[in-house]
Amino acid sequence: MELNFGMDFEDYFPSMVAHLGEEGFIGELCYGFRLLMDVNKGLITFESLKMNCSMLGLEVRDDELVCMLKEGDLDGDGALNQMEFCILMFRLSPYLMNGPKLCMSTLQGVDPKAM
Ligand SMILES: [Ca+2]
Repeated sequence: MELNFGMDFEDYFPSMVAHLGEEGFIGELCYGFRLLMDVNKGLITFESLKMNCSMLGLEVRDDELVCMLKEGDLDGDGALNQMEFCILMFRLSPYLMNGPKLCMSTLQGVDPKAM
C-alpha cells in the first residue's frame, strides 16, 4: 500500500530524528496528531483528517484517508488516538521500522538507552 501525504517519509523522518533526537521526534509526532485531531474528541476522525489536511494544504483523497484510518485503527473505534497515530507514522516509515535505535518503548515512556 502506498500512502502519500505530500512528503517523503523515508527522507523526512531520519533527518527529523537526527535533528530533534528521539524525544523531540516523538514530540513532533504528537504535535502532528494535534494538528489533525478533532479538538472536541481528542481523536483523529475521518472528518477531522479531511478538514485539517485541506487546511494544511495537503491534497489527500478520501479513499486514502479511509485507508489511513483503517490502517492505524488498532482498537476498532474508527478513529485514531495519539498512540495509534504515532504507531501508524512509524509503520509508514521504512527507516524507523528497520532502525534498531528507535523502538516502540520510546512511545510508551521507557527510555531504551537505559535498557
Ligand atoms: Ca482507534
